[in-house]
Amino acid sequence: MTSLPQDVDNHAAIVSPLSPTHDSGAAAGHEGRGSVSLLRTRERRAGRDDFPVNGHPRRQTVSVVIPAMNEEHNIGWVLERMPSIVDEVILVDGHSSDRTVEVARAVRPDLVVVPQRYRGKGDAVRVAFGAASCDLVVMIDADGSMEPSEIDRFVTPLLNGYDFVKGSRFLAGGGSSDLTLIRKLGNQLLVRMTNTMFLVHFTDLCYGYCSVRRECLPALALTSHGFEIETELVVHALKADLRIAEVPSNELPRRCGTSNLHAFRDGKRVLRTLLRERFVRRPRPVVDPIDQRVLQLWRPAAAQSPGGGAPREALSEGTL
Ligand SMILES: Nc1nc2c(ncn2[C@@H]2O[C@H](COP(=O)(O)OP(=O)(O)OP(=O)(O)O)[C@@H](O)[C@H]2O)c(=O)[nH]1
Ligand SMILES: [Mg+2]
Repeated sequence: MTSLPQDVDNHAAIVSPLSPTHDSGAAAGHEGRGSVSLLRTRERRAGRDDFPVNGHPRRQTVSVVIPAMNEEHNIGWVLERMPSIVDEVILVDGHSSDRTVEVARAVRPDLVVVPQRYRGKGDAVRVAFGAASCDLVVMIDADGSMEPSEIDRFVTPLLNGYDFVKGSRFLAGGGSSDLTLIRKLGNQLLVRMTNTMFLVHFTDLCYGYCSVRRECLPALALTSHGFEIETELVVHALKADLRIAEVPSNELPRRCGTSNLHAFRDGKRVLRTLLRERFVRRPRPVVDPIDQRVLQLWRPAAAQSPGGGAPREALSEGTL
């Protein structure tokens, strides 16, 4: 295993309030031996953000993005628990018919609310990544099944040289009180397929708690509309040769309301995504069917801007 670049270690020591975890045990990448499973060891290229300001590395800012659809009873719990290292919170509203947005704004007045273009978690995630403005971007669900205090775990590896961090319920220290037997078996099968097809050692796949350096987002070239976005994120991170870490995470049951995921329907979409990514060379074109309520929101914005596109403020302030 390669050691981590010197500049990255310095950076973490100064910037991170958290203790760096890159001892040899963590870097060994074996289940149960360390808190971080090291899946890729390529050195990260030094980006512009790494250059010191006044002799110190610039503090890395953190955006948290939350796809939310009808989560009025859960979103408050999530937002109240945001750790202080978070600079920006972006909620992508999936045309909620309840008071998700109102509740969220009441709890967090500086919240950026972005309307979704179409439907599905994948579409929401792509919109969210486009709206995030900080150096590091963490994705978390709105239903209370992911503990916001774990955000530290997703930020620390990014401060220590990784580009993409995925949560795992099956690493030592992780777990789930939400997985049904069917979902657990389906996830296991899909993890094994992924590991065989892409020659990696992931311990989890269909889990949406993750983080990424914002500068790496274009390389991920996401196109998915539904829950298969989580698989696409991981596979595209592999294909883009990003440095990937897995960290343990504890999944809780959603606090209230009903799931949007259907094990068989969404499992098939994940399977199709895996097969396409492995065997079809041609990049998949992005075709977004735009929701008509979003079109109505865009028209005045398009008329005002010479470029014809919707300015970011229009997207951020509009609620559907
Ligand atoms: N914006 C947006 N968010 C969505 C959409 N579908 C799901 N979400 C959000 O994505 C997150 C994950 O969806 P869930 O329905 O909880 O799916 P899951 O976690 O796999 O299923 P459970 O274990 O039952 O909670 C939640 O925060 C949802 O509110 C959508 O179409 N648009
Ligand atoms: Mg959930």
